[in-house]
Amino acid sequence: MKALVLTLLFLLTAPSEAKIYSRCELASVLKQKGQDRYLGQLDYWICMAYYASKFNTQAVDVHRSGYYGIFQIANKHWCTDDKFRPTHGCYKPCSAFIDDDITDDIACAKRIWISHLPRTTWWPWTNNCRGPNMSKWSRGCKG
Ligand SMILES: [Ca+2]
Repeated sequence: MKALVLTLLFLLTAPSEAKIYSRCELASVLKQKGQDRYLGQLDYWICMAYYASKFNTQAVDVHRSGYYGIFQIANKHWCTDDKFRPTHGCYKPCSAFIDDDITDDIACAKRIWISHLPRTTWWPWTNNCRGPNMSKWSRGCKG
């Protein structure tokens, strides 16, 4: 009975929008949304999402100031939560970056990339995504 109650509680309280992408599925979405054309570094973005969130759209890290979603977008500069309310950034609540629609996550990532702050924002993960063997991230993916 206790297990049933806990299961029901989980189903009622767990957001239903969580999604964990496969590597090639993310590659396909990034291509559709133009991330590869925009930056010419599709492999970088797949690698970054892997190290940031393991492709989990619902990943949240509040141990540092707060990072949200598949790209671990930082609240400090880019989205609004109960700790930060940046006056610039992506003009979205951080909760927008933990649902299963990553359209706005990609748009925000582009915005971050062209700002002067990407290294600050993504340093915990981006250092893993350099070097000569990056093509492995999109290898074997079609479309
Ligand atoms: Ca989103």
